[in-house]
Amino acid sequence: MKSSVTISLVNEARGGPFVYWADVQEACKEAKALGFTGIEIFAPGPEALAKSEAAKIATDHGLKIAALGTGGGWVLHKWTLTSPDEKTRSNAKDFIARMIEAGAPHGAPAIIGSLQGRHCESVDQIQAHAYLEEALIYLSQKAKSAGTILLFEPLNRYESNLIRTVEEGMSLISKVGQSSSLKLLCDLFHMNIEETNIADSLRKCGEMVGHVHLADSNRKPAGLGHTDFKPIAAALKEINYQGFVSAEALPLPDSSKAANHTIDCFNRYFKS
Ligand code: LER
Ligand code: MN
Repeated sequence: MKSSVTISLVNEARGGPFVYWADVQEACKEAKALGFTGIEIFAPGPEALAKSEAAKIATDHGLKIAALGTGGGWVLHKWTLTSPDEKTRSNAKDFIARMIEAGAPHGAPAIIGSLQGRHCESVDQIQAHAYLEEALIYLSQKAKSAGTILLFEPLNRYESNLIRTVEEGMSLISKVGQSSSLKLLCDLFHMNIEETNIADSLRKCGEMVGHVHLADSNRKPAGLGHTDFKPIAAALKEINYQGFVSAEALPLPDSSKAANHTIDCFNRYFKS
């Protein structure tokens, strides 16, 4: 498994679970010194990757871009794939398509997390699932033709009422029918809320696990809560998961210390 740490370029997401903020140069310098392999970028839009020179800075530091978060489309524009408004849905789809294309040359898959949206009075659960499946068929094909994959992230009940468990995520992937280009992002914080047993769920997910978000039970950096990472890491090893374990955690007590806690936990349990 490979280690990664998040950096947010979206100032409006302050207070959110990202370890580093804004300064890509400083984040990469520190991440490299601590022994991380990659950085995951939460960007305001596809053009931000070039504008921030994040890919170049990461490469200069010998770091990979582990993934590209698309939640900025929600934070900044309130776009979702399941909105009652057709234009809003198509903006979300187009935003993700452009993020897929921006990340692909750097080997960075796009993540669909909060852009999945939620069902509501005017879009019932069946309709919301239909919107989501239709968008994922289009977007996973887009990822495939760009030579990359697409990551879909189940979210806990306080952030979505659509796809909350790994099992629901797996069922969505089989309905979409693109299991080679559509994988699940298993976020240990969301799983701590929704799964009965995190390790068992990861084992069931098997080769559908495409990315892992690492945070403790309280979304603090790994080691500052009560999640038992030992059986979780053992399950990931058992399914031969070789992708990124990426720290998406609150920058507490500060970014540097959060990155330090994370790498300690990664080295202790997850390192291959
Ligand atoms: C949101 O809670 C989250 O986990 C992100 O990765 C989704 O954009
Ligand atoms: Mn996450």
